[in-house]
Amino acid sequence: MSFRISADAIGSDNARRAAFLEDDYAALKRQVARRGIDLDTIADQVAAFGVALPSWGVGTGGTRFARFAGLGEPRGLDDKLEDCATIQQLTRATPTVSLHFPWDKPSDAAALKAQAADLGLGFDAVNSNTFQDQPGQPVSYKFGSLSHPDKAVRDLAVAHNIDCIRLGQTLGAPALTVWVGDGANFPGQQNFTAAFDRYLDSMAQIYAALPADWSVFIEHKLFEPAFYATVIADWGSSYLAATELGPQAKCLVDLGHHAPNTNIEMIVARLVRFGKLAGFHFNDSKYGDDDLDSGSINPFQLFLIFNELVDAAQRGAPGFAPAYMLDQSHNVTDPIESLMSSAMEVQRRYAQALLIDRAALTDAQTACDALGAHTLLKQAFNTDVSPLLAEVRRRAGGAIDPIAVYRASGYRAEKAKERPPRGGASAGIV
Ligand code: PSV
Ligand code: MN
Repeated sequence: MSFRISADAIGSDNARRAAFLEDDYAALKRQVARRGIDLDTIADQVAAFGVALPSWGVGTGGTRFARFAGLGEPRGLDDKLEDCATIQQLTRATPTVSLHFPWDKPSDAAALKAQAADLGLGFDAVNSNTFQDQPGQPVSYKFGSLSHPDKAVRDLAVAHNIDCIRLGQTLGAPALTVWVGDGANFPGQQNFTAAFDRYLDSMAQIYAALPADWSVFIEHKLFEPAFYATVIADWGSSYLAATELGPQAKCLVDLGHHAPNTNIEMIVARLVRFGKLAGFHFNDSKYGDDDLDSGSINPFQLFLIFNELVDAAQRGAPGFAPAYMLDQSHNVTDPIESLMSSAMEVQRRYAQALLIDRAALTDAQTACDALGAHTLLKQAFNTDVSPLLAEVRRRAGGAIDPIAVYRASGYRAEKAKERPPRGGASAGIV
């Protein structure tokens, strides 16, 4: 029997904290009522919000220099799902998992779907991997995949993506996310136009295999592993490709995949305007694709992104239904703790964006009152919504303080006994 945190452990910790929470929630309710907002209505909206967990995020990450394995790390898909279920059990903010193939390739997809459902989990977009070779692979992705000059390589990459769609269908996933590392390290190495044409041709074959109710998410990234030029380096290239492919193709925004100081919230607004926003890989960064915990470096940016999203939702922007996923690498923390705190951080910025007085904001913008408009955003951003988030979790059966319950449960120590460390190397950068 594998160890799970008991409902009693959550219940007794919640009971200790309930009186303070009721006090704090009531105070926040009175505070926002003065602004004409009903906190219980916001609570219902926050309760309906979920962010998907990356299956690859529950293991300890690494850099190209080293990976320092954590205790009790997941050994395979069963363990990964168990950790994801624990995160969902405590936070009630992460009802789905985003799988990555072939890392997570199941022998029986239908059985996997049932297993996940038993754990209270569903699946969000599935991810393909043509950025590393698999054992026994007939041709190599060393010089690219969907844009490779050799048709045999492109064919292999296309076939893998179609395989991902078929697996995802059985799992009940709604979309395929395609990120390729294709690009060049040297000026002259690659003909930019020919490489993009080959990419488009390969993607058209994948697109043709999409079920009618599926989407393909194109994920751009400025650099790495290609350090001079990347085929899908920016949202412009992503948008061009998605537009060329058709309405089922959209652009996925991974927050870490931009140059420092890029105005990501404005990219989001542009993609929303043209019905091409697929969704997000949330993380944070300081220098590049650092894959740091969401909101740990630039929480205001995360809030400003949600300002755009709430604005789009409230005005009923056509085709607006973004997928929310985390994509982080946890090198120095317990991944379960990082994912719980990141999910709550994303939820926090969403809740704050719901508190923005939109009518007053529009008035301030119309009157060209720059500081007035900014102050309205800051008023929402500076509101401590912690009691709201805790109350939403409590009402859903989760923990008022997920990290405290997790630490007190001894989950990691139990898993360290159940999952003895394996020797050898494992995935580095994720
Ligand atoms: C690439 O850096 C990325 O953001 C893509 O989403 C990959 O699928 C993921 O990280 C894992 O390597
Ligand atoms: Mn990503």
